[in-house]
Amino acid sequence: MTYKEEFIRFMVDSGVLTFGEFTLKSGRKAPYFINCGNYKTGAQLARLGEYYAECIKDNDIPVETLFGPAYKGIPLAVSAVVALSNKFGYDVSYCFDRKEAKDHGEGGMFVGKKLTDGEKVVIIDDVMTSGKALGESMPKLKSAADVDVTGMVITVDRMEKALNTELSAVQQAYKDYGVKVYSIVNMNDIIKAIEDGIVDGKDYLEQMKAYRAQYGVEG
Ligand code: OMP
Repeated sequence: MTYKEEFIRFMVDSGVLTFGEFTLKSGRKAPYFINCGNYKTGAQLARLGEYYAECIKDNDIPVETLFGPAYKGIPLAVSAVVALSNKFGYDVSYCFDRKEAKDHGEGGMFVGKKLTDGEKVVIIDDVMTSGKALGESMPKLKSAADVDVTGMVITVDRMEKALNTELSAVQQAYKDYGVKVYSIVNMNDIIKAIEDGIVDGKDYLEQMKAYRAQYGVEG
Protein backbone atom coordinates (compact mmCIF):
# COMPACT_ATOMS: atom_id res chain seq x y z
CA MET A 1 0.00 0.00 0.00
CA THR A 2 1.22 3.51 -0.75
CA TYR A 3 1.43 6.14 1.97
CA LYS A 4 -1.70 7.85 0.59
CA GLU A 5 -3.64 4.57 0.57
CA GLU A 6 -2.53 3.84 4.12
CA PHE A 7 -3.67 7.27 5.22
CA ILE A 8 -7.11 6.88 3.60
CA ARG A 9 -7.58 3.52 5.28
CA PHE A 10 -6.43 5.04 8.57
CA MET A 11 -9.10 7.76 8.26
CA VAL A 12 -11.82 5.18 7.57
CA ASP A 13 -10.65 2.91 10.42
CA SER A 14 -10.64 5.91 12.79
CA GLY A 15 -14.21 6.86 11.82
CA VAL A 16 -12.90 10.14 10.39
CA LEU A 17 -13.76 9.56 6.73
CA THR A 18 -17.36 8.44 6.25
CA PHE A 19 -19.68 8.10 3.28
CA GLY A 20 -23.37 9.08 3.31
CA GLU A 21 -25.20 12.37 2.91
CA PHE A 22 -23.72 15.45 4.56
CA THR A 23 -24.36 19.17 4.37
CA LEU A 24 -21.15 21.19 4.23
CA LYS A 25 -20.42 24.64 5.60
CA SER A 26 -20.88 25.89 2.03
CA GLY A 27 -24.39 24.39 1.91
CA ARG A 28 -23.37 21.77 -0.65
CA LYS A 29 -24.69 18.25 -0.08
CA ALA A 30 -21.77 15.86 -0.25
CA PRO A 31 -21.52 12.04 -0.29
CA TYR A 32 -18.50 12.07 2.05
CA PHE A 33 -17.25 13.94 5.07
CA ILE A 34 -14.03 14.14 7.02
CA ASN A 35 -14.43 14.71 10.74
CA CYS A 36 -11.00 15.09 12.33
CA GLY A 37 -12.73 15.44 15.70
CA ASN A 38 -13.11 11.66 15.58
CA TYR A 39 -9.42 11.00 16.18
CA LYS A 40 -9.76 10.05 19.81
CA THR A 41 -6.83 8.03 21.08
CA GLY A 42 -3.16 8.64 21.75
CA ALA A 43 -2.16 6.09 19.12
CA GLN A 44 -4.33 7.75 16.48
CA LEU A 45 -2.96 11.23 17.23
CA ALA A 46 0.61 9.94 17.28
CA ARG A 47 0.11 8.44 13.85
CA LEU A 48 -1.66 11.49 12.50
CA GLY A 49 1.21 13.68 13.67
CA GLU A 50 3.65 11.53 11.73
CA TYR A 51 1.70 12.08 8.50
CA TYR A 52 1.82 15.85 9.00
CA ALA A 53 5.51 15.71 9.88
CA GLU A 54 6.29 13.61 6.80
CA CYS A 55 4.39 16.03 4.59
CA ILE A 56 6.42 18.96 5.96
CA LYS A 57 9.68 17.07 5.53
CA ASP A 58 8.92 15.60 2.07
CA ASN A 59 8.04 19.03 0.72
CA ASP A 60 10.99 20.75 2.46
CA ILE A 61 8.70 23.43 3.86
CA PRO A 62 10.83 25.95 5.77
CA VAL A 63 9.40 26.11 9.29
CA GLU A 64 10.15 27.53 12.71
CA THR A 65 6.65 27.40 14.20
CA LEU A 66 3.44 25.48 13.58
CA PHE A 67 0.18 27.33 14.10
CA GLY A 68 -2.99 25.32 14.87
CA PRO A 69 -6.13 27.46 14.57
CA ALA A 70 -8.51 27.05 17.53
CA TYR A 71 -10.12 24.75 18.35
CA LYS A 72 -9.75 21.87 15.92
CA GLY A 73 -6.27 22.80 14.75
CA ILE A 74 -4.77 22.68 18.25
CA PRO A 75 -4.37 18.90 18.76
CA LEU A 76 -3.35 18.57 15.11
CA ALA A 77 -0.48 21.06 15.47
CA VAL A 78 0.56 19.52 18.79
CA SER A 79 0.65 16.03 17.28
CA ALA A 80 2.71 17.32 14.34
CA VAL A 81 5.25 19.20 16.46
CA VAL A 82 5.78 16.14 18.66
CA ALA A 83 6.23 13.92 15.59
CA LEU A 84 8.72 16.35 14.02
CA SER A 85 10.83 16.06 17.16
CA ASN A 86 10.48 12.31 17.76
CA LYS A 87 10.74 11.14 14.20
CA PHE A 88 13.02 13.66 12.53
CA GLY A 89 14.78 15.42 15.41
CA TYR A 90 13.43 18.84 14.34
CA ASP A 91 12.62 20.89 17.41
CA VAL A 92 9.98 23.22 16.01
CA SER A 93 7.79 25.56 18.14
CA TYR A 94 4.03 25.73 18.07
CA CYS A 95 1.26 28.15 18.97
CA PHE A 96 -2.48 28.48 18.75
CA ASP A 97 -4.97 31.31 19.03
CA ARG A 98 -7.64 31.93 21.61
CA LYS A 99 -11.19 32.32 20.41
CA GLU A 100 -11.69 35.05 23.05
CA ALA A 101 -8.95 37.51 24.06
CA LYS A 102 -7.74 37.00 27.62
CA ASP A 103 -7.81 40.20 29.65
CA HIS A 104 -5.82 39.07 32.71
CA GLY A 105 -2.57 37.26 33.45
CA GLU A 106 -0.25 37.46 30.48
CA GLY A 107 -3.19 38.46 28.20
CA GLY A 108 -3.07 38.16 24.45
CA MET A 109 -4.66 36.21 21.64
CA PHE A 110 -2.03 33.48 21.33
CA VAL A 111 -0.77 30.61 23.44
CA GLY A 112 2.61 28.96 22.92
CA LYS A 113 5.44 30.49 20.91
CA LYS A 114 5.35 34.29 20.82
CA LEU A 115 5.46 35.18 17.12
CA THR A 116 8.12 37.55 15.81
CA ASP A 117 8.64 39.43 12.53
CA GLY A 118 9.96 37.24 9.73
CA GLU A 119 9.25 34.00 11.62
CA LYS A 120 8.51 31.07 9.30
CA VAL A 121 5.07 29.76 10.22
CA VAL A 122 3.21 26.73 8.84
CA ILE A 123 -0.54 26.53 9.45
CA ILE A 124 -1.84 23.08 10.37
CA ASP A 125 -5.51 22.38 9.70
CA ASP A 126 -7.89 19.54 8.90
CA VAL A 127 -9.80 19.96 5.64
CA MET A 128 -10.07 22.70 3.06
CA THR A 129 -13.29 23.19 1.16
CA SER A 130 -13.84 26.89 0.50
CA GLY A 131 -10.75 28.26 2.26
CA LYS A 132 -12.76 30.35 4.73
CA ALA A 133 -10.71 29.04 7.64
CA LEU A 134 -7.46 30.31 6.08
CA GLY A 135 -9.06 33.70 5.48
CA GLU A 136 -9.69 33.89 9.21
CA SER A 137 -6.20 32.77 10.26
CA MET A 138 -4.15 35.11 8.09
CA PRO A 139 -5.23 38.44 9.65
CA LYS A 140 -4.86 36.96 13.14
CA LEU A 141 -1.30 35.85 12.46
CA LYS A 142 -0.41 39.13 10.80
CA SER A 143 -1.80 41.10 13.73
CA ALA A 144 0.62 39.27 16.05
CA ALA A 145 3.75 39.89 13.95
CA ASP A 146 4.86 40.23 10.33
CA VAL A 147 5.31 36.46 10.05
CA ASP A 148 6.24 34.63 6.87
CA VAL A 149 3.55 31.96 6.28
CA THR A 150 5.58 29.41 4.33
CA GLY A 151 2.74 26.94 3.85
CA MET A 152 -0.38 25.31 5.14
CA VAL A 153 -0.69 21.57 5.66
CA ILE A 154 -4.08 19.89 5.66
CA THR A 155 -5.09 16.25 5.68
CA VAL A 156 -7.60 16.39 2.81
CA ASP A 157 -7.94 18.77 -0.12
CA ARG A 158 -11.54 18.32 -1.25
CA MET A 159 -10.57 19.97 -4.57
CA GLU A 160 -13.80 21.90 -4.73
CA LYS A 161 -14.42 25.16 -6.49
CA ALA A 162 -14.31 28.02 -4.04
CA LEU A 163 -17.49 30.09 -4.09
CA ASN A 164 -17.87 32.45 -7.10
CA THR A 165 -14.77 31.25 -8.95
CA GLU A 166 -13.52 28.40 -11.11
CA LEU A 167 -10.44 28.00 -8.90
CA SER A 168 -10.27 25.51 -6.07
CA ALA A 169 -9.92 26.85 -2.55
CA VAL A 170 -6.30 25.71 -2.56
CA GLN A 171 -5.60 27.61 -5.79
CA GLN A 172 -7.49 30.64 -4.49
CA ALA A 173 -5.44 30.60 -1.26
CA TYR A 174 -2.27 30.89 -3.30
CA LYS A 175 -3.71 33.71 -5.36
CA ASP A 176 -5.05 35.66 -2.39
CA TYR A 177 -2.32 35.12 0.19
CA GLY A 178 0.63 33.58 -1.63
CA VAL A 179 0.27 30.59 0.71
CA LYS A 180 0.96 27.18 -0.78
CA VAL A 181 -1.36 24.52 0.60
CA TYR A 182 -0.04 20.96 0.91
CA SER A 183 -2.40 18.06 1.53
CA ILE A 184 -1.71 14.49 2.56
CA VAL A 185 -4.45 13.29 0.19
CA ASN A 186 -7.14 14.80 -2.04
CA MET A 187 -10.53 13.79 -3.40
CA ASN A 188 -9.04 12.03 -6.43
CA ASP A 189 -6.96 9.85 -4.09
CA ILE A 190 -10.10 8.91 -2.13
CA ILE A 191 -12.03 7.95 -5.30
CA LYS A 192 -9.08 5.89 -6.48
CA ALA A 193 -8.82 4.12 -3.11
CA ILE A 194 -12.49 3.09 -3.41
CA GLU A 195 -11.97 1.88 -6.98
CA ASP A 196 -8.91 -0.12 -5.97
CA GLY A 197 -10.72 -1.73 -3.02
CA ILE A 198 -8.41 -0.10 -0.44
CA VAL A 199 -11.49 1.08 1.46
CA ASP A 200 -15.09 0.03 1.41
CA GLY A 201 -17.18 2.67 -0.38
CA LYS A 202 -18.27 1.11 -3.67
CA ASP A 203 -21.91 1.97 -2.93
CA TYR A 204 -20.95 5.65 -3.02
CA LEU A 205 -18.57 5.58 -5.96
CA GLU A 206 -21.05 6.93 -8.51
CA GLN A 207 -22.17 9.69 -6.15
CA MET A 208 -18.56 10.60 -5.46
CA LYS A 209 -17.87 10.92 -9.17
CA ALA A 210 -21.04 12.92 -9.78
CA TYR A 211 -20.11 15.25 -6.93
CA ARG A 212 -16.62 15.72 -8.35
CA ALA A 213 -18.09 16.45 -11.78
CA GLN A 214 -20.36 19.10 -10.30
CA TYR A 215 -18.08 20.87 -7.80
CA GLY A 216 -14.57 19.60 -8.45
CA VAL A 217 -11.62 21.22 -10.18
CA GLU A 218 -8.72 19.57 -11.98
CA GLY A 219 -5.88 18.67 -9.64
P1 OMP B 1 -13.47 25.86 4.61
O1 OMP B 1 -13.24 26.75 5.82
O2 OMP B 1 -14.71 26.22 3.83
O3 OMP B 1 -12.26 25.65 3.76
O4 OMP B 1 -13.91 24.44 5.11
C1 OMP B 1 -13.17 23.70 6.01
C2 OMP B 1 -14.03 23.42 7.21
O5 OMP B 1 -15.26 22.78 6.82
C3 OMP B 1 -13.43 22.44 8.14
O6 OMP B 1 -12.53 23.07 9.01
C4 OMP B 1 -14.70 21.89 8.81
O7 OMP B 1 -15.25 22.78 9.74
C5 OMP B 1 -15.66 21.73 7.68
N1 OMP B 1 -15.62 20.44 6.95
C6 OMP B 1 -15.01 19.31 7.47
O8 OMP B 1 -14.55 19.28 8.62
N2 OMP B 1 -14.92 18.16 6.72
C7 OMP B 1 -15.40 18.06 5.48
O9 OMP B 1 -15.27 17.00 4.85
C8 OMP B 1 -16.04 19.20 4.93
C9 OMP B 1 -16.19 20.36 5.68
C10 OMP B 1 -17.02 21.43 5.13
O10 OMP B 1 -18.02 21.80 5.78
O11 OMP B 1 -16.76 21.86 4.00
